[in-house]
Amino acid sequence: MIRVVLISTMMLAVLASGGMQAPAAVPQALRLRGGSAATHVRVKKAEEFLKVYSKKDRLSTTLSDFLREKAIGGDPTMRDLEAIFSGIQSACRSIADMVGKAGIQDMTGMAGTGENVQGEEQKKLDILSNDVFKDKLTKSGCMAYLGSEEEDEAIRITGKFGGDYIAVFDPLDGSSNIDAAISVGTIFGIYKGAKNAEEFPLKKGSEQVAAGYCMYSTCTILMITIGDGVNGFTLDSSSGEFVLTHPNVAMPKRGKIYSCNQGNIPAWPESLKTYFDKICRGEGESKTKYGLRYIGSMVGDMHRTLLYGGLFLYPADAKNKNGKLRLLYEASPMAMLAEQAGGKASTGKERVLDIEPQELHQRVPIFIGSADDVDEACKYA
Ligand code: FDP
Repeated sequence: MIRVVLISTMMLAVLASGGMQAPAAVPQALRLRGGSAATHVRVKKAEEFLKVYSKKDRLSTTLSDFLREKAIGGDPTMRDLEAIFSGIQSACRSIADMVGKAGIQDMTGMAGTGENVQGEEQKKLDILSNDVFKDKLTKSGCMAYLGSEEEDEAIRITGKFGGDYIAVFDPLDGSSNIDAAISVGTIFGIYKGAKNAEEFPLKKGSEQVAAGYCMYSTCTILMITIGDGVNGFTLDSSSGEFVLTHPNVAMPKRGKIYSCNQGNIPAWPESLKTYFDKICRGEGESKTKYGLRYIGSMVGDMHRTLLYGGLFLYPADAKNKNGKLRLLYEASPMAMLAEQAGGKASTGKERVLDIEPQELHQRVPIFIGSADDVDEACKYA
């Protein structure tokens, strides 16, 4: 009976007008509940019809639905985040499209613009992604400052688009992988309280109101936190919507994968070499033998670590005294996601989210992942 009530009169009329044959016999169960043969046929037909367009497609939660629901009730920060994420979604869709077409449209390779302030050569897609991300965030109307990996200085947003928020981002992280069509991603952190700031305000990661990354891989996935857990949304290429596919992500307390550039091991401190020797032999605290997975693209390596657990690290070494990864737009957003999923992120000495930044492009060593793995590794850092 319940199913009968759920089906609209209109739909039943449509289905019943299809020249259907009455069934030879009414099933016993239906007769006992008083249903007629015609009702039985209509219900069955409607069920078949509803299967054609799957429930997942009709009733999925999109990122916009997800944020709208949280904004209901009037929290002004949530309303702003809705606008900011609308820009982020739009930028990520465009970047996913460009990454996918890079080979066809001659967007692979270096841009020929020389090195940026960090001594790194820009790829064509670095420049294009940066342009898209800046544009969409600016048009959210919420931004006071934008700090990008691809810009030497932070950008001040004033005028009709000016707002109170700061976005720090790496528009295309892991871009050295691009020409080989390996996973890359966008990483971002969002802060509040910059409306009247004369200079770019450097804030601790613990002050982020939101953070996330978008991975461009076999599918495009946007993993976000707004401070109440981590949720992941996969881009449905036919509808153009990011659909909730990874609700309430919880990182395992311990994993059995480690992820790092092992080519740097000779430059590592001796204590850290000892740690890896132990976990590779199954002689670490968990007595599990660990395996290595390293894409060399932080978003790809962190996505796996969030879902499967384990440890991702880029420690300080003899060559990279402060590690390689950037505090504001790589380490801090990932640290917020890791903590919100039950994991940890440390420099080896202190919690990443507690670091007071000194400059936009500052680098930090990082140990991030499952809580027990990070704790154990930091004893050797
Ligand atoms: P990339 O240089 O390709 O942009 O910080 C950028 C980053 O990639 C990270 O995404 C990645 O985890 C790391 O550098 C890889 O560094 P190594 O090549 O030294 O392993």
